[in-house]
Amino acid sequence: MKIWSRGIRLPLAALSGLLAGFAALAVAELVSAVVRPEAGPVVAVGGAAIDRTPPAVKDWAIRHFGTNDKLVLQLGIVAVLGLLALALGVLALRHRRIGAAGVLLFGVVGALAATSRPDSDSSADALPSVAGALVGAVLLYWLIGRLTLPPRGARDPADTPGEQGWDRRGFVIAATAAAAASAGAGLVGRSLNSSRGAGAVASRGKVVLPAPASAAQPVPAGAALHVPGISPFITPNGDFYRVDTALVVPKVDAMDWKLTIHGKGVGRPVTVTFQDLLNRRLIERDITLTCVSNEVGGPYVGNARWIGVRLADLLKEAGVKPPSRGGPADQLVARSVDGMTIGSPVEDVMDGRDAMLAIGMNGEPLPFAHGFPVRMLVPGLYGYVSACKWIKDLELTTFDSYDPYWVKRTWARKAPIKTESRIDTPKPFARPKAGTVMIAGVAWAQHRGIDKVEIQVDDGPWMPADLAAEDTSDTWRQWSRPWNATSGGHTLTVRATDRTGQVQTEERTDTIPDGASGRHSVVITVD
Ligand SMILES: Nc1nc2c(c(=O)[nH]1)N[C@H]1C(S)=C(S)[C@@H](COP(=O)(O)O)O[C@H]1N2
Ligand SMILES: [Mo]
Repeated sequence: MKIWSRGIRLPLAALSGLLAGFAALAVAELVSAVVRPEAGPVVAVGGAAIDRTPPAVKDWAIRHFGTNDKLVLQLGIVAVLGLLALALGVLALRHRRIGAAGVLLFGVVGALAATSRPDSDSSADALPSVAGALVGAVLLYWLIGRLTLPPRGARDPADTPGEQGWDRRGFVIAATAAAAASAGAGLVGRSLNSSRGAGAVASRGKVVLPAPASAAQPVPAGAALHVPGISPFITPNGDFYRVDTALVVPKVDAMDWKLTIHGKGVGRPVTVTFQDLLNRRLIERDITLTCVSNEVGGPYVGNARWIGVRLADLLKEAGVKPPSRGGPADQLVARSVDGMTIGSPVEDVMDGRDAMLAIGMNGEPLPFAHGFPVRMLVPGLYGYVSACKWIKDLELTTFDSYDPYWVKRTWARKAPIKTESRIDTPKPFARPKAGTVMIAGVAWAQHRGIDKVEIQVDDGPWMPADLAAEDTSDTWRQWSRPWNATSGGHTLTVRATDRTGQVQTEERTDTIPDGASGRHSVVITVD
């Protein structure tokens, strides 16, 4: 009997650790619903990890897990916490106080992570981790206490190790009650956290996008090819790639939204509300957005019809002049509600291109994941230097005096989008039948325009592809070319030429620091 109870106390101690961890996370979830969902320990540690991840690893994660990178990260954190909790439980069986202190230590880590995030402006962000850790530590101490009752007559269990009894009934009751209470606290916290965004969701539901004063021309009939497997000319919102550092998608109530333009060379700081934007002259434009982390042939490029306010007009009202006209600021830094900072050249924003504060995407208010209520867009620049989502502030400054988020992490200060093309069909390792095979895809050189696309089969000559009609120079352009496929393995390669005459380079470079270059190839086998 004694031996049996000693043998089972080890797994029960591990279970106690797990329960303590679970209770800690559940309490933290509940408290974060009161403080801020982003202050919860898993989100905070995840966010802090994202902030500190080496650029190459982050790029790798984006490429391999895509939009699931965040889910993978959070599952990873929970898995690691689970293992550590098991270990702390085992440790606590020997050293009850040290085990409990270990739980507290995790609370400190969570609290530090939460308060060090760029969007944290209050030490209250430490509360979820601290409260969770306190509850977890007390619970672990108590549960282990049930497992290490001193034998009758002894003052301290340490006096006579191996002679300890244990309170089986007390343990089972306490463990069950703790598990149930934690599950309850966690669920209540979850639902409070999700209902926090209710006001923002309602405000989005009420937005009616006004007709733009300057509408986009209808997409030219010949711009969208009918080739099976090619990317649709307009990317539906649900399919549009998403890249950001937000573990919790910010839910901003449009009615509370404000944006201020201030800084160097601003004569009259301007503050606008969402209603102010709706009341202004709106433009509608098709713009293809691309991520600097997009590998050659990669998926992080999308084309949408956006509605918004011309940013240059707002800047002019604030008295801003571009550097070429004597303005003192050459960098426009956008800040988001989640603490992101994104810097764009003032010159580009004011050079006549359709840089905008966008409120609509493909006929609806911006989806939350794409920046509701307002985001910035600058045709021709990678997203990380132009496309701030959930924007709340615009500061005029200089490149010399301030490095925004990604630049601090080794990406380039300035990053115009490189001329690129992608084969959408056939897919890699496809096995088409010999005969006519349609090769088709997209090419982009935003704000310069695409003038030519060529295809090469194996080491053969470059052959011109048929270009679809151009929508605008700010959008990608589809292309296709029928090919008389012969049996065997083949490599298909594409290259584009932009309107400046620049041919897409074959020189392969990494995505870091200013975007991948090189040519997309697809290897197929013709049956
Ligand atoms: N607030 C915020 N805005 C952001 C980012 C971010 O992490 N946070 N990522 C940028 C990057 S790197 C890109 S490529 C685009 C992607 O926009 P999308 O997710 O709507 O496609 O958003 C940009 N705006
Ligand atoms: Mo990006």
